[in-house]
Parts: sequence; structure tokens; C-alpha cells
Amino acid sequence: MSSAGNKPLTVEDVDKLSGIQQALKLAGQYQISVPGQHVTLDEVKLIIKSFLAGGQKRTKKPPPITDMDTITAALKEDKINRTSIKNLYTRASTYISKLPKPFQNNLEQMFPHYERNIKTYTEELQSGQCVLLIAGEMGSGKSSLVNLLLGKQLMPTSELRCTAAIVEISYGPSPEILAHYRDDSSGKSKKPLLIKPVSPEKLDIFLNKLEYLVTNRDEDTDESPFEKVQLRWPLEMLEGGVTIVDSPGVGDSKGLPQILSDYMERAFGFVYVIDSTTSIHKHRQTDKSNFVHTSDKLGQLLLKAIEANDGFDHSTTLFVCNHWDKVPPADAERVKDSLTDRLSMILPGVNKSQLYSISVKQSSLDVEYGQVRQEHQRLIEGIRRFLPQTMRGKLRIYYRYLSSIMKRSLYSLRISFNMHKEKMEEMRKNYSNIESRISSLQKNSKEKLDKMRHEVRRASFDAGTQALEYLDSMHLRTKLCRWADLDCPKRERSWQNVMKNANIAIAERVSNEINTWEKENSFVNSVEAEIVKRFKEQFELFDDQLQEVQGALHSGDDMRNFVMATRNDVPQKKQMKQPQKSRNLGDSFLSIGAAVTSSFNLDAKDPKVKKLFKEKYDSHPAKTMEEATLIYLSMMGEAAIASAMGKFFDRFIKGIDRVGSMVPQLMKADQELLESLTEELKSGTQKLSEFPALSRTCSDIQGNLDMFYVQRLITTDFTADQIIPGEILGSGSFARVYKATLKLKAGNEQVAIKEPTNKLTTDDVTDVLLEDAMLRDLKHNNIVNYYGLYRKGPESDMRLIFTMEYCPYTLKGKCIDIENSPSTLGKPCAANGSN
Ligand SMILES: Nc1nc2c(ncn2[C@@H]2O[C@H](COP(=O)(O)OP(=O)(O)O)[C@@H](O)[C@H]2O)c(=O)[nH]1
Ligand SMILES: [Mg+2]
Repeated sequence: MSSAGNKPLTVEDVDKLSGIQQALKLAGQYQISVPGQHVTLDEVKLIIKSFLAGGQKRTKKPPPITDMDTITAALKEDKINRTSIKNLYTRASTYISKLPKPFQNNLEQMFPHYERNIKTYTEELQSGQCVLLIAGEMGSGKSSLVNLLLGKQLMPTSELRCTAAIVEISYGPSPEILAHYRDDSSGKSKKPLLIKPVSPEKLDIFLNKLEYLVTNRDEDTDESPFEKVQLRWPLEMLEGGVTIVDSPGVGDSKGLPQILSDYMERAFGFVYVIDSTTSIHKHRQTDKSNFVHTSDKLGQLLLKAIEANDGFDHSTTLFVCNHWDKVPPADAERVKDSLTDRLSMILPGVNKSQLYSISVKQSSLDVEYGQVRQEHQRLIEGIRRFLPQTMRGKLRIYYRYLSSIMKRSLYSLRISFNMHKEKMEEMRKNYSNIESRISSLQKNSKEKLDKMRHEVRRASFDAGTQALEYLDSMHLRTKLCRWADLDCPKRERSWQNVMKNANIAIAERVSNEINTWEKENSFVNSVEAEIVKRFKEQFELFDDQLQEVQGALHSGDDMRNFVMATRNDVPQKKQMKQPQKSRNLGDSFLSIGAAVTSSFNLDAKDPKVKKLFKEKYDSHPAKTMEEATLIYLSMMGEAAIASAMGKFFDRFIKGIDRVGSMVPQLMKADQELLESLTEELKSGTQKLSEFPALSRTCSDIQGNLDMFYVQRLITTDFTADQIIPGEILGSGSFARVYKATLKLKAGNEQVAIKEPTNKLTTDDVTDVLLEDAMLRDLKHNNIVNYYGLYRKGPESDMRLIFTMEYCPYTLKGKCIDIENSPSTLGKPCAANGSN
């Protein structure tokens, strides 16, 4: 390309131009037409450069952010990943639908609206859209950047009229606007507005309409009447499914609009546009503390974004430092450093390489003249690298959500499985108790009762013999027969009355002595205790029933609750309490003494008795009483007292009979109890059998989810090529530990690496990740430092390798083997020098 006689003109020549007149002259020499008079040096340079590049045609074609090679590959991988994770969502949703209601409720408590969310996420995963959100403060140049990226002036840009609505730009076969109104105050929704160009030639009018819709604000609220505006355009680079979202600046309305924070949650990538000049002013103040200021819009939006996004991932954010043309070249590095500082204060981990300084204005101008600036090229390449990363970043959000649901579910399943198991064991124990009681009731309960009755009779005979022996003792006989005049009944005209009163007085004395004997020997109490014990052992009665038996033996209580007692839900067969000794014998029965003596009475027909009371009493009452007592005692022969005792012990026989008569009822009640227990056990066993299957499904989903995460989404701390393995330090059944060198930018580091013997599987991946998370949390002087993990091997034979602090000592070496150990174990015996 040359003019007559001149040497060929180069781009370098153009760059060297320093004055506008000089530039215009050069343009004239080469007959390059320059429009208008108010052109700048830069513009003339551009015009000449574009002439050199092949004519004056304004190609207006910037490099697409998504060229087919990179984006196709990224979208293809993303699609496969989405399908995998979507399938896991579907599996999880089926699994959850099969969970018993209480478990579902528990999940709802932990993850409100989880069902709806799972559904929405599944749909989102299906749709395969990649949303790139352009956000930043007002006037930072978001809309200008969108236009630059698209290579088309679609979005209105202005210093005065700012974007008010969120605009989604995606591929469509022909231009089209769909504006969605906000719900009005009554909550009613208006039909969206659909606008199409009247004809392909009238695109200008169409774009004017777009400008009006996008910048229009409600007078009262100062907000856009639209929830969002969707713009479709036949742009090749959007065909793969990338949606670019232009958002209103944050300074526009108070706080972060809900809709913007919703977008942040949904967006894959987040391009954060910064007006770099804000940092220059701050920078000039030289006070570093001013860099993050509460009124700093930059910080505000970023903070809001972090709040809105659970686990905000800085790797999914790209920072565009715009208006770079206004930054004096001499300040460039310092401004960039201060921006990095400010950003990393809010979002630790941001590094300088994530910052793209650019003048969108100049770059757009260059594109108009068919040129692509270096900063523009660098940004495009950054976005191309960034997209696949953000796609993975987004998938991590889906992973984390489902993973925490599954973990919670597994946890509650395990807990309640154990509780349920315990309850079932208890129930089974009760069942077998009742079962064995029924069988013992069925088996010769008549014989058992007979035997008990027989034993009571024998006991009553023994009681008679013993009581008699007691009364017969010399000392007692003397005591019983010794009467003082005062103790004798008073004299009366009727000797029969006197005799009756004498009989009462004697019987009382004898009765008291028998009671004393019982008190000393507890004969009756032990018989009673024996009976209760028999019932407990042979009839396997429950505690509450035994108490009823006891009551019946004591006082003839009615045993109306006896059978009922067995029905108290699941009765407990506890240790039997001690029989209640505090109850006095004869609460409603006669005392044993009274019962026995009631069988013996002086007989008025007996001539000896008659003679005593008719003739002797008046003159010698005490002597008469002595003789009458002797007669009384002589009536108490062995057989007579045995039969008198028998009357007393009858109450026990009756008690036994009563329990005996209830045996059929008891059996019936037990049978019913058994039946209902059988039902409960059956449903319980069934429930119990559901647990393992449910938790297997749950941990299988979790395992697959984690495996997917490790294979596709994880950002590891190191890569395998940073590690040079060395000698082996030790090995166990699960892993081997090697000494290794870790290559870092700052230099090499001696580390220990733990390499699992077997490849990672869905069965153990969850535990490995758990171990990793726990190790990260452990920070202590006395605990070996954990540095992080890296991946080794292909997906089909992968290992996650832990890197740890290398310790030249072992615990054994430190504590046992060395000389300065306080232990003498294994040390040569210095003291006696022998052996
Ligand atoms: N000097 C300069 N002006 C810019 C640059 N980028 C955008 N602008 C101007 O800044 C104003 C606001 O830009 P706009 O894209 O509407 O900002 P938005 O509110 O973030 O969408 C417009 O007048 C743009 O022309 C830049 O890099 N340098
Ligand atoms: Mg804008």
C-alpha cells in the first residue's frame, strides 16, 4: 500500500504521529478522506490504520466473546455436567418422595421450600442457559461494555439517562422485545409487552423503542415499570445459549433491587464493572483507610452479592476496570494495586489477574474502524477462559444445595433408625414376656393353684402348732392365769352375764398373746409374701397386678383393676417392690389373735363352769378367773387351734381362688395384647426394613454427587505436577505416606503426601471429602498441618491426595526411642552397669 514515490506506510508510522495537523497531512497524501472538522488525533490515526488494514470500510466486527471452538467445547462439557447433576436431582427427588412424612417435614424445616427449589433447579439444569450478568455502579459503563461485547450498539448508553430495567439479551432468529411488567400493588400481573421491528429496514425505530422501555422510570417510585426486558437478536455468538444481562446501576435506587440479587443467585458469571476513576480520587487522598468506605458503592454491591450468594465464588467474578482512558499512565499500576486491595478486602482471594483494565469507549471507537485494542482482546480472552470456569462455579451451587439436603436426610434416617430399633427391641421383649406368661398360665395353672392352697393349709396348721407351743410355755401360762381383783369383771346378779364378760376378758388376753407371737415371728406376713412371690414367678404377673393381689390378701380388696392392669399399654415387668409391711394386719379382718380366740368360748352348760361362776365368783373373783382361764386354755387343743387358725388363713385361700378365677380373663386380655403387639411389631419391622434401603439410596446419591464433584467441579489446592514424590515414610491398609517436594511460586516446600491405596469410589468419596473438610478445620500447634489436596490419575482411576506438613520425627522416636525420654524403657541400665 503506497502512494506514488513514497515508501510503504506502516502502522508504526501512524503510531508515531504526534500532532493533528501532521496526521491530517498524511491522510491527505494517501487520499484517505477524513469526515468533519472536529476530529481528534486518535480518530485520524484510527482512520489511517483502518485504511492500511484494507480500506476504509467500517467492519464493526469485534472478536466474539464466544468463538465456536472454545464456547462449543465449554457448552458441551457443561451440558454433559448438567445432565449428570440433573439426573442426580431427579433421583433425589424420587428418593425424597418415598421418605416417610416426618422425614420430609424435617427437611422442610431445614431447607424451606426444598421441594419447589429442587424442581426449579432441575428445570434450570435442563434449560442449559449460561447467564452472564454485567453489574456495577451507575455510569461505570455496563451498557457500553455490553455493546462492545456484542459488537453492536443495542443498549442505550448515556451519562444522563441510565438503564432502569434489567435487560436480558439472548439469541433469537429475528429481533424482538418482550417486556415483562412488574406486578402492580394489588398483585395482579399484566400481560408482557411484545415489540417487533415493523420492517428489517426500520431497526432504528425499534432500537429507539428499546431505549425508551429500558430507560423509562415511574415518576413516583423512580423505578422501571418492568420486571425485566428480554431482547432477542440474531447474534451468532449467543446461539450457543449464552445470555448477557445488562443491569441498572446500583446507585440508581436505594439498596440492591431484589431482582438484581435474584439474578446474582442465578447468574453463572458475574462481570463487575468498575469506574476506575473512583479509585484515583481515593488514591489521591493517600489514606488507605478510605479505600473501603461505607458509602463506597463498589463495596456495597459486592457485599450484597456475597450475601445473596451462599458460598459466593470469586472465581466466577470478573472485574472490568473501565474508564481506563482517564487514568494517567503513570498512575496505572498504583490504581490497579489499590483496586485489587479494595476488592480483596471484601472478597479475599481476588488477585490482580482477575482485573481487566480497559477503556470501553476507546475500544468501541477502535472497533468502528476495524481495529481491536490489546486490552479489548485481553478481556475477550479472559471472558472465554472465564465462561467454562463460571459454568463449573454455577454447578457447584447446585451440587452444594443437593449435597446438604442429602446429608441432612441421611443423618436423620440414621438417628431415627437407631431409636426405632431400640423401641422395637423393647417391644419384642414385652411380647416374649407376655407370650411366656400365657403359656405358663395355660400350663397346669389349676395344679399350681391347688398346690398353693395346700401350702397355705399346711402353713395354717404350723401356725396353730407354733402358737400353741408359745401359749403353753410355763411363764406365759402363769401370766395368763394371774388375775387381780381389779382386772376381774364386775359382779352381777346374772352369773351368765358375769361368765360372758369373763370369757371376753380371757379371750382378749389370749388374743393379745397370739398377736404378740405373730409380731415376733411374722408368720402370717411371710406366708403372704410367699404367695405373692409364687404368683409373680409362676403366673408372671406384672407389678401392678401383684399389688392388687397383695391388697386382696390383706384386706379383701376387690380386684377390679386386676385384668385392666394388664392393658396399660405395654406393661413393664420391673423388679417387684417389697411387700408393704406398713399395713396393719386386720385392717378389715380380725387380728389373728381375735380370729383364733373367736372359736373358743366358755360353755355355760359345762357343770364345772356353771359351778365356778354361780357359786365361787362372788366371794373369790380372782381365783375363779384363774380357774376359768385354765379351762379356757384346756379347750385349745392341737386340732381345735388348727381349725381356728384355718379360719384365719382362709382369706389367703380366698385370695388365691380369686386370682385363679381370673386366669381365663387374664389369658384373654393377654391374648388381645399380644395381637395388638403383633400388629405393631409387624408394621414396625416393616418400617425398620425400609430404613436400610432408604439410607442406601441416600448415600448412593450422595456418593455419586460427591464423585461428580471431585471429577468435574472441585478446585483443588494443588495440581499433580506440582508434586515430586520422594521416599516412602509409612504405609497402612488404606494409604501410603511419602515424603515429597511441593513446587510453589515462592519456592519448594518439603511435604508429606498421603496417597490412598485404592482408587476413589462412590462408596468412599463422601468420607474422603469429610476428612478433608475436618483436616482443614484442625489448626493447632500440636497437630500436623494440613495444606490441602490434589487430584491424581484419570477420572476412572482417580485418587485424592492429601498434602501435610512433613515431620522429621515420629511420636515413637520422640517419646520412647530417644535418650531424654523420661521413660527408662529400652535404655541401657547405666546405674548398675550389668548386662
Ligand atoms: N471516558 C470514558 N467514558 C466511558 C467509558 N465507558 C463508558 N463511558 C461513558 O460513560 C457514560 C455511561 O456509560 P453507560 O454504559 O451508560 O454506563 P452504565 O450506566 O453503567 O450502563 C456514557 O456516556 C459512556 O459513553 C470509558 O471507558 N471511558
Ligand atoms: Mg446502563
